[in-house]
Amino acid sequence: MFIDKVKIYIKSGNGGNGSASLHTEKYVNNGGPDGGDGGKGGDIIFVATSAENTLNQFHYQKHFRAGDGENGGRQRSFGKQGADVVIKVPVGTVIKNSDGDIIADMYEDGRREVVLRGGNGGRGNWHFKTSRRQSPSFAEHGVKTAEYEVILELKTIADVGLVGFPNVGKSTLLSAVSDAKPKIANYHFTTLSPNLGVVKYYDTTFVMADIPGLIEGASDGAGLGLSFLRHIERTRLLVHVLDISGSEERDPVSDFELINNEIYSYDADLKKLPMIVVANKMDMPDAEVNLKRFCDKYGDKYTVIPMTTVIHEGVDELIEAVAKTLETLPPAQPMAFTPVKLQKEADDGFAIDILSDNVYEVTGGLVDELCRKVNLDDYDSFRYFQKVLRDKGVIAALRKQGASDGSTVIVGDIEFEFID
Ligand SMILES: Nc1nc2c(ncn2[C@@H]2O[C@H](COP(=O)(O)OP(=O)(O)OP(=O)(O)O)[C@@H](O)[C@H]2O)c(=O)[nH]1
Ligand SMILES: [Mg+2]
Repeated sequence: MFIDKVKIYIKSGNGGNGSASLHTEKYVNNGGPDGGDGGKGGDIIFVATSAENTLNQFHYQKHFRAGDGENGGRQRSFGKQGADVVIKVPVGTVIKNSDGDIIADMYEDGRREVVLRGGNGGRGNWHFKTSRRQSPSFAEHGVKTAEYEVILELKTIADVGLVGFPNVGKSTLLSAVSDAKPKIANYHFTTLSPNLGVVKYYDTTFVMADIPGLIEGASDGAGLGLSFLRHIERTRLLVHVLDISGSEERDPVSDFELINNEIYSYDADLKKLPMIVVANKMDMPDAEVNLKRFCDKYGDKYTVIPMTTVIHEGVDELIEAVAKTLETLPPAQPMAFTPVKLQKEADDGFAIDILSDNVYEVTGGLVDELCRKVNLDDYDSFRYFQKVLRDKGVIAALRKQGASDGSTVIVGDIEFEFID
Protein backbone atom coordinates (compact mmCIF):
# COMPACT_ATOMS: atom_id res chain seq x y z
CA MET A 1 0.00 0.00 0.00
CA PHE A 2 1.26 3.44 -0.87
CA ILE A 3 -0.95 6.43 -0.24
CA ASP A 4 0.06 9.75 -1.71
CA LYS A 5 -3.30 11.46 -1.80
CA VAL A 6 -5.82 11.42 0.99
CA LYS A 7 -8.75 13.34 2.37
CA ILE A 8 -8.82 14.06 6.09
CA TYR A 9 -11.05 16.01 8.46
CA ILE A 10 -9.71 18.58 10.87
CA LYS A 11 -11.27 20.69 13.56
CA SER A 12 -9.65 23.15 15.93
CA GLY A 13 -10.94 23.37 19.48
CA ASN A 14 -13.94 25.42 20.54
CA GLY A 15 -13.32 28.37 22.77
CA GLY A 16 -14.54 27.92 26.34
CA ASN A 17 -17.42 30.06 27.56
CA GLY A 18 -16.86 33.00 29.80
CA SER A 19 -18.38 32.70 33.25
CA ALA A 20 -21.20 34.90 34.50
CA SER A 21 -20.48 34.27 38.15
CA LEU A 22 -21.29 36.86 40.77
CA HIS A 23 -19.04 36.96 43.76
CA THR A 24 -20.60 35.69 46.94
CA GLU A 25 -19.11 35.59 50.35
CA LYS A 26 -20.50 35.42 53.82
CA TYR A 27 -21.49 38.87 55.09
CA VAL A 28 -20.73 40.43 51.68
CA ASN A 29 -23.72 41.51 49.72
CA ASN A 30 -23.37 41.68 46.00
CA GLY A 31 -19.66 41.17 45.67
CA GLY A 32 -19.74 41.99 41.96
CA PRO A 33 -19.05 40.00 38.83
CA ASP A 34 -16.13 37.58 39.07
CA GLY A 35 -16.67 35.21 36.16
CA GLY A 36 -13.39 34.24 34.45
CA ASP A 37 -12.71 34.00 30.73
CA GLY A 38 -13.05 30.81 28.76
CA GLY A 39 -9.85 29.21 27.43
CA LYS A 40 -8.86 29.31 23.76
CA GLY A 41 -9.41 26.15 21.76
CA GLY A 42 -6.39 24.19 20.49
CA ASP A 43 -4.93 24.76 17.00
CA ILE A 44 -4.45 22.28 14.19
CA ILE A 45 -0.79 22.46 13.17
CA PHE A 46 0.95 20.64 10.33
CA VAL A 47 4.67 19.91 10.49
CA ALA A 48 6.77 18.55 7.62
CA THR A 49 9.12 15.69 8.42
CA SER A 50 11.64 13.82 6.32
CA ALA A 51 11.12 10.80 8.57
CA GLU A 52 7.95 9.93 6.61
CA ASN A 53 7.76 8.95 2.96
CA THR A 54 4.08 8.26 2.49
CA LEU A 55 0.68 9.39 3.67
CA ASN A 56 -0.16 5.84 4.73
CA GLN A 57 -0.82 6.77 8.36
CA PHE A 58 -3.89 8.69 7.17
CA HIS A 59 -5.44 5.48 5.98
CA TYR A 60 -6.01 4.62 9.63
CA GLN A 61 -6.69 8.02 11.05
CA LYS A 62 -8.68 10.58 9.12
CA HIS A 63 -10.19 12.70 11.89
CA PHE A 64 -8.18 15.16 13.91
CA ARG A 65 -9.68 17.33 16.63
CA ALA A 66 -7.84 19.74 18.81
CA GLY A 67 -8.93 20.13 22.43
CA ASP A 68 -11.67 22.54 23.47
CA GLY A 69 -10.91 25.40 25.78
CA GLU A 70 -12.38 25.02 29.25
CA ASN A 71 -15.09 27.32 30.49
CA GLY A 72 -14.17 30.15 32.79
CA GLY A 73 -15.10 29.77 36.45
CA ARG A 74 -15.84 31.70 39.59
CA GLN A 75 -13.35 34.05 41.18
CA ARG A 76 -11.97 35.06 37.81
CA SER A 77 -10.58 31.62 37.24
CA PHE A 78 -9.59 31.30 33.61
CA GLY A 79 -10.51 28.25 31.58
CA LYS A 80 -7.55 26.12 30.45
CA GLN A 81 -6.54 26.32 26.80
CA GLY A 82 -7.41 23.35 24.62
CA ALA A 83 -4.49 21.17 23.50
CA ASP A 84 -3.09 21.70 20.00
CA VAL A 85 -2.93 18.79 17.59
CA VAL A 86 0.28 18.47 15.56
CA ILE A 87 -0.06 16.45 12.36
CA LYS A 88 3.19 15.22 10.84
CA VAL A 89 3.32 14.90 7.07
CA PRO A 90 6.16 13.93 4.75
CA VAL A 91 8.22 16.71 3.21
CA GLY A 92 6.63 17.61 -0.13
CA THR A 93 3.03 17.33 1.06
CA VAL A 94 0.69 19.92 -0.39
CA ILE A 95 -2.37 20.77 1.70
CA LYS A 96 -5.47 21.79 -0.25
CA ASN A 97 -9.03 22.70 0.61
CA SER A 98 -11.94 20.73 -0.82
CA ASP A 99 -12.02 23.03 -3.87
CA GLY A 100 -8.41 22.11 -4.63
CA ASP A 101 -6.96 25.51 -3.65
CA ILE A 102 -3.58 25.30 -1.96
CA ILE A 103 -3.44 26.16 1.72
CA ALA A 104 0.19 25.25 2.33
CA ASP A 105 3.15 23.56 0.68
CA MET A 106 5.11 21.58 3.26
CA TYR A 107 8.25 22.09 1.29
CA GLU A 108 11.10 21.80 3.73
CA ASP A 109 11.84 19.60 6.72
CA GLY A 110 10.50 21.09 9.91
CA ARG A 111 8.15 23.52 8.23
CA ARG A 112 5.24 24.36 10.52
CA GLU A 113 1.86 25.70 9.48
CA VAL A 114 -1.03 26.56 11.73
CA VAL A 115 -3.86 25.58 9.42
CA LEU A 116 -6.73 26.06 11.86
CA ARG A 117 -6.77 28.34 14.87
CA GLY A 118 -8.73 27.37 17.93
CA GLY A 119 -11.77 29.46 18.80
CA ASN A 120 -11.20 32.31 21.21
CA GLY A 121 -12.57 31.93 24.69
CA GLY A 122 -15.53 34.07 25.71
CA ARG A 123 -14.92 36.88 28.15
CA GLY A 124 -16.24 36.56 31.69
CA ASN A 125 -18.82 38.94 33.03
CA TRP A 126 -16.43 41.22 34.90
CA HIS A 127 -15.39 42.64 31.52
CA PHE A 128 -18.87 43.97 31.05
CA LYS A 129 -19.15 45.83 34.29
CA THR A 130 -19.85 49.52 33.83
CA SER A 131 -20.83 52.27 36.19
CA ARG A 132 -24.46 51.69 35.30
CA ARG A 133 -24.26 47.93 35.11
CA GLN A 134 -22.67 46.82 38.33
CA SER A 135 -23.59 43.17 38.11
CA PRO A 136 -23.77 41.95 34.54
CA SER A 137 -25.26 38.51 34.67
CA PHE A 138 -24.07 37.56 31.21
CA ALA A 139 -20.82 36.55 29.70
CA GLU A 140 -19.55 35.77 26.18
CA HIS A 141 -19.75 32.36 24.68
CA GLY A 142 -16.52 30.95 23.29
CA VAL A 143 -16.14 30.78 19.51
CA LYS A 144 -17.39 27.44 18.20
CA THR A 145 -15.25 26.11 15.37
CA ALA A 146 -16.29 24.11 12.34
CA GLU A 147 -14.84 20.91 10.94
CA TYR A 148 -13.05 21.20 7.60
CA GLU A 149 -12.12 18.72 4.95
CA VAL A 150 -8.60 18.98 3.57
CA ILE A 151 -6.78 17.05 0.89
CA LEU A 152 -3.17 16.02 1.41
CA GLU A 153 -1.20 15.36 -1.73
CA LEU A 154 2.36 14.12 -1.62
CA LYS A 155 4.62 15.39 -4.38
CA THR A 156 7.99 13.91 -3.55
CA ILE A 157 10.78 16.43 -3.65
CA ALA A 158 13.97 15.09 -5.22
CA ASP A 159 16.65 16.54 -7.46
CA VAL A 160 16.60 13.57 -9.78
CA GLY A 161 13.73 11.34 -10.86
CA LEU A 162 14.51 7.83 -12.15
CA VAL A 163 12.03 6.84 -14.82
CA GLY A 164 11.74 3.89 -17.17
CA PHE A 165 9.75 0.81 -18.05
CA PRO A 166 9.21 -1.79 -15.29
CA ASN A 167 12.09 -4.19 -14.59
CA VAL A 168 14.76 -2.20 -16.42
CA GLY A 169 16.82 -1.83 -13.22
CA LYS A 170 15.79 1.49 -11.65
CA SER A 171 15.82 0.17 -8.10
CA THR A 172 19.10 -1.63 -8.70
CA LEU A 173 20.52 1.67 -9.89
CA LEU A 174 19.21 3.61 -6.90
CA SER A 175 20.79 1.09 -4.52
CA ALA A 176 24.07 1.23 -6.46
CA VAL A 177 24.45 5.00 -6.31
CA SER A 178 22.93 5.80 -2.93
CA ASP A 179 22.31 4.55 0.57
CA ALA A 180 18.75 3.47 -0.28
CA LYS A 181 17.84 -0.22 0.00
CA PRO A 182 14.87 -0.71 -2.30
CA LYS A 183 13.44 -4.11 -3.09
CA ILE A 184 14.84 -5.58 -6.30
CA ALA A 185 13.34 -8.51 -8.17
CA ASN A 186 12.92 -9.86 -11.63
CA TYR A 187 9.30 -8.98 -12.20
CA HIS A 188 7.31 -5.90 -13.11
CA PHE A 189 6.05 -3.47 -10.46
CA THR A 190 8.40 -4.63 -7.75
CA THR A 191 8.59 -1.07 -6.55
CA LEU A 192 5.25 0.25 -5.35
CA SER A 193 6.18 3.64 -3.98
CA PRO A 194 8.82 6.23 -4.83
CA ASN A 195 12.01 5.45 -2.93
CA LEU A 196 14.42 8.20 -2.08
CA GLY A 197 18.19 7.90 -1.89
CA VAL A 198 20.89 10.43 -1.08
CA VAL A 199 23.77 10.36 -3.56
CA LYS A 200 27.19 11.74 -2.60
CA TYR A 201 29.48 13.44 -5.09
CA TYR A 202 32.63 14.83 -3.43
CA ASP A 203 31.34 17.34 -0.94
CA THR A 204 27.89 17.73 -2.42
CA THR A 205 24.85 15.49 -2.26
CA PHE A 206 21.67 15.19 -4.23
CA VAL A 207 18.45 13.28 -3.73
CA MET A 208 17.33 10.70 -6.25
CA ALA A 209 13.82 9.26 -6.37
CA ASP A 210 12.87 5.99 -8.00
CA ILE A 211 9.57 6.72 -9.74
CA PRO A 212 7.92 3.35 -10.33
CA GLY A 213 5.00 2.11 -12.29
CA LEU A 214 5.24 3.87 -15.65
CA ILE A 215 3.82 1.92 -18.58
CA GLU A 216 1.88 2.74 -21.69
CA GLY A 217 -1.30 4.59 -20.74
CA ALA A 218 0.14 5.75 -17.40
CA SER A 219 -0.90 9.32 -18.10
CA ASP A 220 -4.49 8.06 -18.38
CA GLY A 221 -4.13 6.13 -15.16
CA ALA A 222 -3.01 2.73 -16.46
CA GLY A 223 -0.90 0.55 -14.19
CA LEU A 224 0.30 2.54 -11.20
CA GLY A 225 0.70 5.41 -13.60
CA LEU A 226 -0.94 8.69 -12.79
CA SER A 227 -0.26 8.73 -9.10
CA PHE A 228 3.45 8.37 -9.71
CA LEU A 229 3.69 10.91 -12.48
CA ARG A 230 2.77 13.42 -9.80
CA HIS A 231 6.13 12.75 -8.17
CA ILE A 232 8.08 13.77 -11.27
CA GLU A 233 6.74 17.31 -11.15
CA ARG A 234 9.12 18.41 -8.45
CA THR A 235 12.39 17.01 -9.76
CA ARG A 236 15.04 19.04 -11.56
CA LEU A 237 16.37 16.35 -13.84
CA LEU A 238 15.25 12.97 -15.11
CA VAL A 239 17.36 9.85 -15.58
CA HIS A 240 15.66 7.56 -18.04
CA VAL A 241 16.74 3.94 -17.54
CA LEU A 242 16.54 1.49 -20.46
CA ASP A 243 17.03 -2.27 -20.59
CA ILE A 244 19.24 -1.78 -23.63
CA SER A 245 19.50 -5.54 -24.17
CA GLY A 246 15.80 -5.75 -24.89
CA SER A 247 15.87 -8.90 -22.78
CA GLU A 248 12.13 -9.12 -22.38
CA GLU A 249 11.62 -8.99 -26.10
CA ARG A 250 10.87 -5.34 -25.84
CA ASP A 251 12.45 -2.73 -28.01
CA PRO A 252 14.40 -0.22 -25.86
CA VAL A 253 14.11 2.51 -28.50
CA SER A 254 10.34 2.37 -28.70
CA ASP A 255 10.02 1.90 -24.91
CA PHE A 256 12.04 5.08 -24.50
CA GLU A 257 9.61 6.95 -26.74
CA LEU A 258 6.61 5.38 -25.09
CA ILE A 259 7.61 6.40 -21.56
CA ASN A 260 8.56 9.93 -22.66
CA ASN A 261 5.23 10.22 -24.35
CA GLU A 262 3.45 9.29 -21.10
CA ILE A 263 5.47 11.81 -19.11
CA TYR A 264 4.91 14.66 -21.52
CA SER A 265 1.24 13.98 -22.02
CA TYR A 266 0.82 14.12 -18.24
CA ASP A 267 2.39 17.59 -18.24
CA ALA A 268 3.92 19.22 -21.30
CA ASP A 269 6.03 21.44 -19.05
CA LEU A 270 8.09 18.41 -18.08
CA LYS A 271 9.73 18.62 -21.51
CA LYS A 272 11.82 21.39 -20.01
CA LEU A 273 13.45 18.98 -17.57
CA PRO A 274 16.87 17.84 -18.76
CA MET A 275 17.13 14.07 -19.27
CA ILE A 276 20.12 11.74 -19.08
CA VAL A 277 19.75 8.24 -20.53
CA VAL A 278 21.11 5.11 -18.86
CA ALA A 279 21.60 2.16 -21.20
CA ASN A 280 21.44 -0.56 -18.58
CA LYS A 281 22.12 -4.32 -18.72
CA MET A 282 25.13 -3.90 -20.99
CA ASP A 283 26.25 -7.38 -19.92
CA MET A 284 23.42 -9.03 -21.83
CA PRO A 285 23.33 -10.17 -25.49
CA ASP A 286 22.18 -7.62 -28.06
CA ALA A 287 23.05 -4.69 -25.79
CA GLU A 288 25.81 -3.35 -28.06
CA VAL A 289 23.65 -3.52 -31.17
CA ASN A 290 20.73 -1.79 -29.51
CA LEU A 291 22.98 0.85 -27.97
CA LYS A 292 24.30 1.76 -31.40
CA ARG A 293 20.79 1.90 -32.81
CA PHE A 294 19.68 4.12 -29.92
CA CYS A 295 22.66 6.46 -30.26
CA ASP A 296 22.18 6.77 -34.00
CA LYS A 297 18.74 8.12 -33.33
CA TYR A 298 19.16 10.02 -30.04
CA GLY A 299 22.90 10.28 -29.41
CA ASP A 300 22.99 13.96 -30.37
CA LYS A 301 20.10 14.92 -28.19
CA TYR A 302 20.90 13.10 -24.92
CA THR A 303 23.90 12.14 -22.83
CA VAL A 304 23.86 8.34 -22.90
CA ILE A 305 25.63 6.36 -20.18
CA PRO A 306 26.12 2.61 -20.73
CA MET A 307 25.89 0.69 -17.46
CA THR A 308 25.90 -2.77 -15.97
CA THR A 309 24.30 -1.72 -12.76
CA VAL A 310 24.41 -5.14 -11.06
CA ILE A 311 28.22 -4.97 -11.00
CA HIS A 312 28.29 -1.19 -10.48
CA GLU A 313 29.78 -0.55 -13.89
CA GLY A 314 29.10 2.98 -15.07
CA VAL A 315 28.03 4.20 -11.64
CA ASP A 316 30.77 6.84 -11.32
CA GLU A 317 30.14 8.15 -14.83
CA LEU A 318 26.44 8.52 -14.11
CA ILE A 319 26.92 10.27 -10.79
CA GLU A 320 29.36 12.68 -12.36
CA ALA A 321 27.11 13.45 -15.31
CA VAL A 322 24.12 14.06 -13.01
CA ALA A 323 26.06 16.19 -10.53
CA LYS A 324 27.56 18.33 -13.32
CA THR A 325 24.18 18.90 -14.91
CA LEU A 326 22.55 19.75 -11.58
CA GLU A 327 25.22 22.40 -11.01
CA THR A 328 23.98 24.24 -14.07
CA LEU A 329 20.34 24.14 -12.97
CA PRO A 330 18.56 26.56 -10.65
CA PRO A 331 17.78 25.13 -7.20
CA ALA A 332 14.39 23.51 -6.75
CA GLN A 333 11.67 26.04 -6.10
CA PRO A 334 8.57 25.70 -4.00
CA MET A 335 5.39 25.88 -6.02
CA ALA A 336 4.11 29.31 -6.91
CA PHE A 337 0.67 29.78 -5.41
CA THR A 338 -1.40 32.21 -3.44
CA PRO A 339 -2.28 30.45 -0.22
CA VAL A 340 -5.93 30.34 0.77
CA LYS A 341 -7.14 30.24 4.34
CA LEU A 342 -9.65 27.70 5.55
CA GLN A 343 -11.13 29.89 8.23
CA LYS A 344 -12.61 33.23 7.38
CA GLU A 345 -11.00 36.22 9.02
CA ALA A 346 -13.17 37.78 11.70
CA ASP A 347 -15.09 40.66 10.24
CA ASP A 348 -17.45 43.01 11.98
CA GLY A 349 -19.20 44.35 8.94
CA PHE A 350 -22.94 44.21 8.49
CA ALA A 351 -25.54 44.60 5.77
CA ILE A 352 -29.20 45.46 5.91
CA ASP A 353 -31.80 43.83 3.69
CA ILE A 354 -35.38 44.99 3.47
CA LEU A 355 -37.30 41.72 3.47
CA SER A 356 -40.76 43.16 3.05
CA ASP A 357 -42.62 46.25 3.98
CA ASN A 358 -41.25 47.40 7.32
CA VAL A 359 -39.19 44.23 7.96
CA TYR A 360 -35.42 44.66 8.06
CA GLU A 361 -32.77 42.00 8.39
CA VAL A 362 -29.25 42.70 9.59
CA THR A 363 -26.62 40.15 8.51
CA GLY A 364 -22.81 39.86 8.42
CA GLY A 365 -19.84 39.14 10.66
CA LEU A 366 -20.93 41.62 13.30
CA VAL A 367 -24.21 39.76 13.76
CA ASP A 368 -22.52 36.36 13.99
CA GLU A 369 -20.15 37.73 16.59
CA LEU A 370 -22.91 39.35 18.60
CA CYS A 371 -25.12 36.33 18.59
CA ARG A 372 -22.44 34.14 20.07
CA LYS A 373 -21.72 36.72 22.68
CA VAL A 374 -25.04 37.39 24.17
CA ASN A 375 -27.69 35.38 25.84
CA LEU A 376 -30.83 37.12 24.74
CA ASP A 377 -33.10 35.71 27.40
CA ASP A 378 -31.27 37.84 29.82
CA TYR A 379 -32.30 41.45 30.21
CA ASP A 380 -28.81 42.77 30.91
CA SER A 381 -27.49 40.90 27.99
CA PHE A 382 -30.14 42.27 25.69
CA ARG A 383 -29.29 45.78 26.79
CA TYR A 384 -25.68 45.12 25.94
CA PHE A 385 -26.75 43.80 22.54
CA GLN A 386 -28.69 46.99 21.82
CA LYS A 387 -25.78 49.10 22.91
CA VAL A 388 -23.45 47.36 20.48
CA LEU A 389 -25.96 47.80 17.66
CA ARG A 390 -26.05 51.48 18.44
CA ASP A 391 -22.28 51.89 18.85
CA LYS A 392 -21.51 50.08 15.62
CA GLY A 393 -23.89 52.25 13.66
CA VAL A 394 -26.49 49.59 12.96
CA ILE A 395 -29.35 51.56 14.47
CA ALA A 396 -28.42 54.67 12.47
CA ALA A 397 -28.15 52.60 9.30
CA LEU A 398 -31.56 51.06 9.93
CA ARG A 399 -33.05 54.48 10.39
CA LYS A 400 -31.44 55.62 7.16
CA GLN A 401 -32.98 52.66 5.34
CA GLY A 402 -36.38 53.78 6.56
CA ALA A 403 -36.89 51.85 9.79
CA SER A 404 -39.02 53.68 12.30
CA ASP A 405 -41.00 52.98 15.48
CA GLY A 406 -42.74 49.68 15.11
CA SER A 407 -40.59 48.30 12.28
CA THR A 408 -39.55 44.68 12.67
CA VAL A 409 -35.82 44.06 12.83
CA ILE A 410 -34.29 40.59 12.48
CA VAL A 411 -30.80 40.01 13.78
CA GLY A 412 -29.62 36.41 13.66
CA ASP A 413 -32.21 34.31 15.49
CA ILE A 414 -34.04 37.16 17.09
CA GLU A 415 -36.68 39.52 16.02
CA PHE A 416 -37.49 42.76 17.80
CA GLU A 417 -39.42 45.91 17.35
CA PHE A 418 -37.53 49.03 16.38
CA ILE A 419 -37.94 51.79 18.91
CA ASP A 420 -36.50 55.10 17.90
N1 LIG B 1 21.78 -8.63 -16.31
C1 LIG B 1 21.49 -7.54 -15.63
N2 LIG B 1 20.41 -7.53 -14.86
C2 LIG B 1 20.14 -6.40 -14.18
C3 LIG B 1 20.95 -5.24 -14.28
N3 LIG B 1 20.40 -4.29 -13.50
C4 LIG B 1 19.30 -4.83 -12.92
N4 LIG B 1 19.13 -6.11 -13.32
C5 LIG B 1 18.07 -7.04 -12.93
O1 LIG B 1 16.82 -6.61 -13.46
C6 LIG B 1 15.76 -7.00 -12.59
C7 LIG B 1 14.88 -5.83 -12.26
O2 LIG B 1 15.63 -4.89 -11.52
P1 LIG B 1 14.92 -3.77 -10.62
O3 LIG B 1 16.01 -2.87 -10.15
O4 LIG B 1 14.01 -4.39 -9.63
O5 LIG B 1 14.09 -3.05 -11.77
P2 LIG B 1 13.04 -1.85 -11.62
O6 LIG B 1 13.20 -1.01 -12.82
O7 LIG B 1 13.20 -1.21 -10.31
O8 LIG B 1 11.67 -2.65 -11.73
P3 LIG B 1 10.22 -2.33 -11.12
O9 LIG B 1 10.42 -1.75 -9.75
O10 LIG B 1 9.54 -3.64 -11.06
O11 LIG B 1 9.59 -1.38 -12.05
C8 LIG B 1 16.41 -7.60 -11.36
O12 LIG B 1 16.36 -8.99 -11.45
C9 LIG B 1 17.84 -7.09 -11.43
O13 LIG B 1 18.78 -7.96 -10.83
C10 LIG B 1 22.10 -5.30 -15.12
O14 LIG B 1 22.87 -4.35 -15.30
N5 LIG B 1 22.31 -6.46 -15.78
MG1 LIG C 1 11.94 -1.01 -8.78
